[in-house]
Amino acid sequence: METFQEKIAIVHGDIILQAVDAIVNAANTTLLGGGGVDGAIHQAAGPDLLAECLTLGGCKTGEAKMTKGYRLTARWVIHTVGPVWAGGVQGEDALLQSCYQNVLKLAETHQIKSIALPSISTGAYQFPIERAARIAVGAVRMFLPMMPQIRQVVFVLFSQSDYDVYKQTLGGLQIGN
Ligand code: AR6
Repeated sequence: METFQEKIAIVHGDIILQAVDAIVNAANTTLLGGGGVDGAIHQAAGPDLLAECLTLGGCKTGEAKMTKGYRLTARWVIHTVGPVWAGGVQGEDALLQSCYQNVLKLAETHQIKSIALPSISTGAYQFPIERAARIAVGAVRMFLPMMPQIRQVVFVLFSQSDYDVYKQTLGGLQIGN
């Protein structure tokens, strides 16, 4: 794990394995599971997660809802729905920023101290990775100072190339980060 500033870190790995209070799911509006990180979370959490998701009535793009983590190491899962990339002309940037903002708000409200985030929308939803990384990092940097309960935010990148993009975005121009 590499730490940037005090509270923000990045890891190249699997979000399921993170020892944090809450992991974030890049879900779809049904909240009833899918592929990618969503599929991995449902598989690891077990069927009780789907049962709870069935009671939530879905989730709008840019918003977030919380469930228990069931068989996961993390006690909580915060489900958010990123925008499907449509060329950048349908408000995708603002919607993606709103995902991160709403996830952090929910975590702060529930006194969650540590949270792991995947790269929302950059898989099946095809949001360009560099642009998504700037929005993700920018949103966390902007909103975290207003969230005193949250002590650690970990960006978890599944591929080496995504990790490199986030690392560069977090490090800015600092050589050696
Ligand atoms: N840990 C961390 N990151 C992961 C993991 C994992 N175990 N598995 C995949 N990723 P995606 P989206 C990365 O497609 O683009 C689902 O079917 C992956 O490499 O999971 O928001 C939902 O149900 C990528 O960088 O989410 C929706 O229908 C990132 O997670 C749709 O996909 C996000 O990729 C959401 O698409």
